[in-house]
Parts: sequence; structure tokens; C-alpha cells
Amino acid sequence: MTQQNHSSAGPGLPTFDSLAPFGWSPAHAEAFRTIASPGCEPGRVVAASRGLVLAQTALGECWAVPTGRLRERLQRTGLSLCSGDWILLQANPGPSKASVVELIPRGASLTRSWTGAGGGSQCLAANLDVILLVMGLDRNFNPARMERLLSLAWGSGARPVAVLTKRDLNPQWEAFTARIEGVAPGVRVQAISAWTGEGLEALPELLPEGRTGVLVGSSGAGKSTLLNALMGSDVRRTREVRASDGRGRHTTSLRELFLLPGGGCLIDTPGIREVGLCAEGSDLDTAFSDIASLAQGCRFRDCTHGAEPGCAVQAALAEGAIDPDRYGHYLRLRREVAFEAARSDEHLWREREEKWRRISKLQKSFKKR
Ligand SMILES: Nc1nc2c(ncn2[C@@H]2O[C@H](COP(=O)(O)OP(=O)(O)O)[C@@H](O)[C@H]2O)c(=O)[nH]1
Ligand SMILES: [Mg+2]
Ligand SMILES: [Zn+2]
Repeated sequence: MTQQNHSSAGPGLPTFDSLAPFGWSPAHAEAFRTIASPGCEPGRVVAASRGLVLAQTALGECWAVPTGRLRERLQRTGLSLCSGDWILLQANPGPSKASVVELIPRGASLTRSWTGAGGGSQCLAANLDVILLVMGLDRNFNPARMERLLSLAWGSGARPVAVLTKRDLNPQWEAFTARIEGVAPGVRVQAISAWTGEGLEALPELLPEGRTGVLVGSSGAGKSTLLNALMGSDVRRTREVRASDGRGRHTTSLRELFLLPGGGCLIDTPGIREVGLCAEGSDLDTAFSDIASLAQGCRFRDCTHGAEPGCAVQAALAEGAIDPDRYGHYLRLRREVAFEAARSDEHLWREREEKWRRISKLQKSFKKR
């Protein structure tokens, strides 16, 4: 990322055409021209964690860290960089990492919002055209979860498509597919098998060159296996364990955003794996809006509506203003959401830890040379 050997629309007006497969458009080029400073170039985040990003630039991959100024601004607005983001990069002298100087405003994105004190939200994947809602036709099958994933996807602005995996495992896959069609009116539902390849041929046309999709679904749904099948090689680790040595299949990529052989980009992040569950917190408040709005009147912001003083929900219960059964159902669901959130955070944390430990090891070995 030191020279500028990309194509040029004229002196000093690079167009970065080699980024077109990654979704770089004339509109992006226009935005770039208005905000770019001399010597900076665009890139797309293909992996991000704790302020360190791996970016795809016109010249290839590079590591970058946000400048102090950008970091401050992101913190102030509650944003953090995520896969799919378009950014402006500035090369630094010597072997040091490039700097991220700017975040280009996002298009359709997948976000999860934090309930509880402070609120805020976290972007999981940015600048999306398609959201693939992935669910297995095995034990993973759950129409109610598909409904929740759909509401999350509709909110994003990108087009949802339901992908039912492991069709080879279910002789009644057509009946199961029809059930999902029933809860997803107007949404394309595609049953596939990453193992036999059945139904896979329909996916590339959903992601033509320059478009970006993201895989969303619960753990074990088959997202990474599907990505590997579409890529034609094992680029992402799956749950598969080799019988011979008990170790996972060999994958080295830290990437979360991939360029598909037939065009289009596809994002698979460990964070998104659990998004269906995380989305349930806010969905719960929508489904139980009567209780949620009562809760606004509780004295404590983090009221659990148990034995706390000044609880508006308990008061309403005592007055018979809420149905006790409905309230019991709400409490049960809320416990489930809290449990799943804690579990997925822990899972996520461990996965990320391991990933970034490998990176720092790699960087140390570079320094030694
Ligand atoms: N039989 C069969 N198994 C699959 C298929 N797709 C995924 N699996 C298995 O389902 C498990 C979870 O897959 P994985 O891709 O890791 O799920 P992820 O957590 O959504 O990324 C693995 O054991 C896969 O081998 C499929 O099409 N057919
Ligand atoms: Mg996976
Ligand atoms: Zn309360």
C-alpha cells in the first residue's frame, strides 16, 4: 500500500477499479474524492477486532489501526469498525501498520442493540445487499427462530433470503421448506446441501459481482460449511473434527469477508453466529411492549421486576392490569435471552482471543526476522 498502481481516471484521480468485485462503486469513488486527503486510499474491512482491522485495498490485504482522532470520534458516536466497512487508509513509513483515517458512512448494516443501561448498538456487518438467514433442516430447525431472524433482517434494509441447510439429512425437506415459506411470506426460501451440492446452484445468482451478503444463523446451522462449499475450499473453520488427530480442519484465514469465485462477497463472522439469540432481547420488548412500557416507570433502570422497591410492573400485577400467565411467559423468555447472551459472549470471547493470539504470534515472528 505504498505505491498507487491502480487504474486512474486522470492525473491524481484514481478510481480503484480493482476493488469493484468487493463492491466499490462509482458512488463510492465520488464520496472518496470529496473526503480523501493526499496519499490516502480506500479499503474494505475484511476482519476487525479491538481496533485492529484487516483491510482489502486495491493492492491487497493490509493491517491497519484507527488514528487516535478517528478512535475518539468512533467512541463518541458509539461506533466500532466491523467487517464490510469501507474505510480510508493512510500508509505509514517503514514496517508499521497503516492508519485508518476515516469511516465511510455505512449502507444497510446488521446491528444488534444493547438493552439495559447505556443502550447503544453494535454493528456486526456493514454495507450489505443480501442477508442469508441460515438454518439447518436437522435439529437446528426452528420456524420461530426464523421469524426472529427475519425481523432482524427486515430492519437492516438489505434483502433477506432463507437458506435451509443439510437437506441431505432430511427426507422430508420439502415439507420443512414449506413450513418456513409459511412464516416468511415474500421471502425466497432455498433448501440446500453443502455436502451433496443440491440446491447450491441457486445461491451465486443472489450475489453477483459487487454485491455483499452475510450469513446469519445460530451456531451449528451450517454457515461456515456453506461458505466453504461456495468458495470451493476450506476457508473457514467448521465444527468438523478430524477423526485422526481430533483437531479441527485446517483453515488459516482470519478473514470474515470473502470474494466468491462467481463474484459477490460473503461475510461469515463468529459474532453473527449468535445474532439470532442476541436479537431476541429487543424482540422481546416488541412482543411484550405493554410490559416494556410499564417497566419505564420502575424506580431502578435495571429493575428485574422481582422484589425491588418502586417496581411499576409488580404494581400493575397487583392491580390485575397484567395477566399473570403472560407475565410468567415474559419472565421465562427474558431469563432465556440473558442466558443465551452470556453464553454467546463467552463463546465469542474465547474464539476471538484465540484468533488474536495467533495474529500477535505471527507479528512477533515477523519482527524476529
Ligand atoms: N449432512 C450435512 N451436514 C452439514 C451440512 N452443512 C453443515 N453440516 C454440518 O453441520 C455442522 C455445523 O456446521 P458449521 O458450518 O460449523 O455451522 P456454523 O456454526 O453455522 O458455522 C458441521 O458438523 C457440519 O459438517 C450439510 O449440508 N449436510
Ligand atoms: Mg461457523
Ligand atoms: Zn420493575
